[in-house]
Amino acid sequence: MTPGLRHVYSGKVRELYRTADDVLLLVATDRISAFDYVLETPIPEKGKILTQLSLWWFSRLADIVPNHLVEAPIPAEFAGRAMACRPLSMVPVECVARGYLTGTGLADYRRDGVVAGVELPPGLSDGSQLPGPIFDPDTKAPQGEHDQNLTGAELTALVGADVAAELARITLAVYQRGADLAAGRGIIVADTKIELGFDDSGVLRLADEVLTPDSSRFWPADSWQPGRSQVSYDKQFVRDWLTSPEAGWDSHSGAPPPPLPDEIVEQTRQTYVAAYEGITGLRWS
Ligand code: Q0Z
Repeated sequence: MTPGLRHVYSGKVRELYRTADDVLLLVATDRISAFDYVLETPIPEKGKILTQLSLWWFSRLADIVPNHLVEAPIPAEFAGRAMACRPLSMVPVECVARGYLTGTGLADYRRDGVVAGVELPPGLSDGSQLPGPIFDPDTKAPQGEHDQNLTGAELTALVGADVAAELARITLAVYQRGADLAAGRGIIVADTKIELGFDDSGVLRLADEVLTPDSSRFWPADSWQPGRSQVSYDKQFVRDWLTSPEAGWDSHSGAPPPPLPDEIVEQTRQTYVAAYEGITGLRWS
């Protein structure tokens, strides 16, 4: 046990601690969520893989935006799965950039022909590349609720016009860098969500996790095919199994999901390893 370590917050799959030196430890667990449930079955090393991927990205984004990382010892119990962070005053907005149409962006397009105020051409389908990346901010909803789209006017009312413009600029630059680096390795970054906060000096810094499969959609470029749901470097095996007859579970029943079979756990772990290895070009093991 590390003296002075206090637990401050539990997320679905992460934990936040504060050290005696007022450093935040952002700890990624091996928990996985699907259909708004945290599953009882962990995915071995998921937290370490996502933490190491975030660290890899932070160093490749540092010329675009400073980040929240600080040099501080990590308690042995969290080795590899924790980031030591500067406490920031978080901007109360989820900053999303979309380069491809899917998820809630696709739902907005089908309803209005518009995503985040940008009118789009007709005929786009699930997985289509957008004419250009779009900044599509959401409110940060309390846990258990869903984030809500913000209009430009709502964002400006929340943070002011200058900060709103900075959020858009940084989010699109982070997306573009991520998309360009991943493209060279045959991976599409369909969209990404980042969080930013102000340090004591009023500097905006990139916080939280960045360009991981939990914050972004990664698609293998060689199987990209607009007009259907895409093969994805994430929980697809989990979702597919949970909705299969073998699971014997109804996502609308109100009952918690059943434990995952070993084979689904291993396939899912391999997907996270493939995302890490594909993006970084490094071996995981
Ligand atoms: C991150 C989160 C959770 C872990 C707050 N540098 C920072 N300064 C202030 N706050 C945060 C950060 Cl990263 C911060 N989160 C997200 C939720 C476990 C991280 F449940 N929340």
